[in-house]
Amino acid sequence: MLHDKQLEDLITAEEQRQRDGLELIPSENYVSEDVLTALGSIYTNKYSEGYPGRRYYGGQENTDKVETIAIETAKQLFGADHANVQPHSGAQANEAVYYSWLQPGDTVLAMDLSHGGHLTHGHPVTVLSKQFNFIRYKLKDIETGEIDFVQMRELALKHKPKIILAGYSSFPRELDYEAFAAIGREVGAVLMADVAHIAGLIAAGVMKNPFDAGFHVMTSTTHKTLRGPRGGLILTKGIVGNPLRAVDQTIENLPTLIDRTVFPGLQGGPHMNTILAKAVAFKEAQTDEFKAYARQTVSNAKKLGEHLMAQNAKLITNGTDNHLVLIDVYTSFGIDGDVAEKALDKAGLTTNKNVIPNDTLPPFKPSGIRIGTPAITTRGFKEADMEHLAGWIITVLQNVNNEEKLAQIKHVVAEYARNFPLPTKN
Ligand code: DSN
Repeated sequence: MLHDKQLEDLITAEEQRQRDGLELIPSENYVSEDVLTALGSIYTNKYSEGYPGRRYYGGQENTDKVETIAIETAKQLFGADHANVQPHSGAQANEAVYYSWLQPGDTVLAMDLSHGGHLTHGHPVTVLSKQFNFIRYKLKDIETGEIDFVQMRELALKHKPKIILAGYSSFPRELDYEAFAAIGREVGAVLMADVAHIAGLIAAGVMKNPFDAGFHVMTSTTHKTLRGPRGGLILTKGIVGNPLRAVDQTIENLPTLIDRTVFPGLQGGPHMNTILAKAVAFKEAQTDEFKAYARQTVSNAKKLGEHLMAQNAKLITNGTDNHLVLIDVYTSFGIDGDVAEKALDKAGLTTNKNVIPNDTLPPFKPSGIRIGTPAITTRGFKEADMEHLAGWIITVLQNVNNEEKLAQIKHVVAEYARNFPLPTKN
């Protein structure tokens, strides 16, 4: 309990919002009590610049053990040769890979943002796009979500990218990593997968692991389907060297090149309370319970998609293979994503507006709404609950200006949510 009443009240208000509403943003989740305890632990007091056994500050007898456990557990989860658990975020994890391997002006081939890619995959509004030359590939068929690998190969042969990046933040399908790898091998590019959204599903064996197709590096956040604290993670294949010593610029040396870029290249002191919480979450992800959770997350998303489509919602790619669905609310209901998001908020259903492939509307009022099942699955939602959820979503989208109806649904949602407690005490 905080001494400052104003701030304590804001914690209480947020607890109530999270408890009474349903978090449907695909990049959000509820952490366990253990993860929350680790985050709030006294490890927040400690500076640990450097890496285990090679620090620039004293007093590291405990932090070294914590970070080593986090590294070793992450390696086991994803079949990596090395893990860097220090990035403060997924964006910084991506930046670290770029700065480890690229010179200014070098080319990266990545997915277009409107087709599912992420800002840090080179969107023109980012500073990264001023440093490096990002070329974007797109979907061939929006109805199936098939990537245009013919176009990608042509782009790769023409632009000779030094990195080919697979990964997304709003794409509902499995990726053909073998097809990426074949093109990458042909042009000698580093193969990088940004698995931020699906890391938990990969760790649980529910979705494909890019390393199995020969990828060299994976970046991720730790708080989405992986259900840990907010933070970043970089997993690599290759030779693990001493991060204090410079190494040759080879693909085999990526683990060391990346360590040196994260610290001291981009970041200062790692957040040891977060690394402790990452270690807790990685250990949780090794359990059978977590594997069942990951399976249920995907099952719920598929079922939600079926119910939405049965009520005339147009889904991008007509379904999902993962934890999210993307509704084209403009085509389905004649409203933009911003109107939809605000109406759903009023009904206690938290989502986010999102661009869709070849969107004709602007990013702040795009055509889509992105909905995910990671958080509600943590609360215990099953396939049978998806029918209710789809019904509320459709009713809201058909009644965005009916304040009375939205308030009614908010009440029903809060009553329903009471049966699904959060994993943390509140
Ligand atoms: N903000 C995250 C998401 O919602 O997908 C990605 O950075």
